[in-house]
Amino acid sequence: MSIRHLPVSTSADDIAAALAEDGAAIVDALAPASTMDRAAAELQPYVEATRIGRDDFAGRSTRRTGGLIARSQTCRGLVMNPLALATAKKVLSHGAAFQVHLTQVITIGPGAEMQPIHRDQWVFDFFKFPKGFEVQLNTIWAMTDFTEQNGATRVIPKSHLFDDGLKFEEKDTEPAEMTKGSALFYTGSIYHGGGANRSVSVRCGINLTYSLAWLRQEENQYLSVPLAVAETLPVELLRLMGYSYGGYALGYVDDVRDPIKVVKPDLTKARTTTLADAESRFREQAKQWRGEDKAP
Ligand SMILES: O=C(O)CCC(=O)C(=O)O
Ligand SMILES: [Fe+2]
Repeated sequence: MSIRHLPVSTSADDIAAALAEDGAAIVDALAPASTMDRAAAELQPYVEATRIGRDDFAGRSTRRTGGLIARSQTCRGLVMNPLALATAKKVLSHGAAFQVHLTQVITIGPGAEMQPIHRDQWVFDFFKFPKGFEVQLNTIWAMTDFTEQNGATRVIPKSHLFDDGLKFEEKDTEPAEMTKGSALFYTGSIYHGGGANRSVSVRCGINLTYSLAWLRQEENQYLSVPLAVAETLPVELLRLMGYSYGGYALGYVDDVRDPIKVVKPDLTKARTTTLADAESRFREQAKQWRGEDKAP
């Protein structure tokens, strides 16, 4: 079966329902192509300076460039995308909170082989989480078009309910083909991997993932984003990065202080923008983008 494509007007509840069924779905045109071009321009010097991967999993023709919250204003917006956050909230609703797990541009160069098919949640020391108990909601945003030829992410729809520890080949998978600005949403339990790049150009995706806040983050946000930068960031983003409790008393600072008050000592009361407010503002914006996209 092929991967479901959903329009940007889809509600977070419906995206979460598609993920519960298939483990993966593409939200088309989640951001305008121009936003992805802006992110690419901000990140270009860092991507160029990134070394290629050192093993088959990291990819010997693939660059992984992180620290995106520190390095790209545009990526801060993508991390906070209301539809992605509302979907993460729904998919991870059995936890007290969720957090940023990693931020990474994945640049797959021409000639790259397919990444071994895996579950992202294997990073947690291969712990066998119960079937249906999701610990991660992942997104990969197309910064270039994703095609079968250039290394679109390979996915096995519905494999989130398969047994653990299975091995797969390319023929068992489907390419997540999508246009620049679209995003593949997938759970930590879905079997997938970066595609082989049989084209002459690079395939770039921005991988932004979220996990239950009681798990260790894959990318260390406290060191990837210097404190001097963190101090300038909005409270909602800081909380997502882990400057918050991941459960009762989980993540406190010294004398049981809330980490957000350590980064923002002047903070008296956190601004309260509800997710629902943010999501409805996003929908208004998305309508405008679609109009703009049609303009000559
Ligand atoms: O680059 C991709 O399309 C997916 C990469 C991936 O699955 C990973 O690095 O865990
Ligand atoms: Fe992965």
